[in-house]
Amino acid sequence: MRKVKYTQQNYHDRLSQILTDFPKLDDVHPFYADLMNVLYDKDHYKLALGQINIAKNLIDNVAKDYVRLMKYGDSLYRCKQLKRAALGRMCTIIKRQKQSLEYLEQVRQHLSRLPTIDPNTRTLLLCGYPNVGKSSFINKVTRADVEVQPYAFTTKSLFVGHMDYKYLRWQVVDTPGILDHPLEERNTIEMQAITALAHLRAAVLYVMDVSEQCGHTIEQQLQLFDSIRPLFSNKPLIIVVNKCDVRRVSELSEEEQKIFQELESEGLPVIETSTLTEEGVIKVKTEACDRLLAHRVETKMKGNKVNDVLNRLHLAVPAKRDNKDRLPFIPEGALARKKRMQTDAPKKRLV
Ligand SMILES: Nc1nc2c(ncn2[C@@H]2O[C@H](COP(=O)(O)OP(=O)(O)OP(=O)(O)O)[C@@H](O)[C@H]2O)c(=O)[nH]1
Ligand SMILES: [Mg+2]
Repeated sequence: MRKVKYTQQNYHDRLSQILTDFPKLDDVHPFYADLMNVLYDKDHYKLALGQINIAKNLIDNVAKDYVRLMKYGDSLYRCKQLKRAALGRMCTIIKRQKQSLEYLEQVRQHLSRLPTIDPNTRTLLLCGYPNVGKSSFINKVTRADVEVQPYAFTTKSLFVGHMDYKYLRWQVVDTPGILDHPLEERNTIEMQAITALAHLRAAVLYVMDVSEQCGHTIEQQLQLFDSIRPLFSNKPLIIVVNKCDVRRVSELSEEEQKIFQELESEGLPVIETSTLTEEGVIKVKTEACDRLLAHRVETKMKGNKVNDVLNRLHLAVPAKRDNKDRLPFIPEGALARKKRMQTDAPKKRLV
C-alpha cells in the first residue's frame, strides 16, 4: 500500500507542478495571451494542460481503488499482484500523455526564450515591409544586436532593445516585416508583429524605403500603411523614410512627393533617415520619445485617477508685490576675484 501511495503522490506532485507553472492564458497580459495563441495555438495549449489534469485525477483514482482492494487481499501473493497492477496502470496513464508532455516541453523551451517585453512601459515599436531597415535602426539606437541581412524576413520574431532618453528607460521593439494581405492569410511570423501593434501602447515608427531596394514599391508600402492604419489609432505615429543615402524624398517624382506632403499636413512627422550615415536617426528617436511622453500624459489626464492627484496638488503662481528691482547680491570678494580673472593674463586663467 505504501508503494502504491508513494508512486501516486510523486506523480500527483509533478503533474500539479506542471499545471501551476505554465502560465494561464486568462491571467497573463492580453499581449502575451495573443502572442502565445499565435505561436503555440491557444486550443492546443489548453487541451494539453487539460489532458495532464485528467491524467492526474485518473492516477489518484487508480491509487485509491487499489489501496482499497488491497485491504481485502487474502494473501501476500494477491497483494503483490494488486500492487503490480496499480503501478502498471499508473505508468500506462502517463505513457499516454507522451504527446502532450512533448508539446508542453517544446512550448516551455520556446517560452523561456521569448523577449521580455513590458507591455506597460514606454515603448517604441518599429514596423513596416520586410527588408526596409528596421533591424538596422534598432541596432543604432539601442544596445540590441539584431541580425541584419539584405533579404526579406531576416527577423522572424520579436526583438527588444533598451535605451535611455531624458533619464528614463525606453524599450524598442523590432518586429518581423509584414506584407500587405488580409489578416486571415498572415503567417505566424507576421502575426507576431500584428499582435505587438495591437496590444502595446507604444509610439509606432512606420519604416519606409523610398529607394525601393527592399523590393517593394513606394505605392505598395503606402498601401500597407493604409491597411494597417486602424492599429495605429490612439498611438503617436512617425513615418521613417529610411535609406536616404540612396534616394531622398526630394528626388522622387512630384506625385510621390505630394503623398508625403499630404501625410505631413495630417500632422504625421515624416523624417528622412539613413542607418548607414546615421542621418536623422537621433531626430527620429527624440521626436518619437517626446510625442509618446506627451501622449502618455494626455491619456493619464483623461483617466479618472487624475482627480485624486489634482485634488492634492496646488500650483503656486507668484504675483509681483511691487515694481522694485531686486538684483542678485554678489559679495565684494567674489566680484574682485572675477575682475582679477578677467584682467590677468589668459595664460594664468588657462592654468
Ligand atoms: N543604403 C542603405 N541601406 C540600408 C539602410 N538601412 C538598412 N539598409 C540595408 O537594408 C537591408 C535590410 O536591413 P534590415 O535592417 O535587415 O531590414 P529589416 O527591415 O529588419 O528586414 P526584415 O528583418 O527582413 O524585416 C540590409 O542589407 C541593410 O544593410 C540605409 O540607411 N541605407
Ligand atoms: Mg529585421
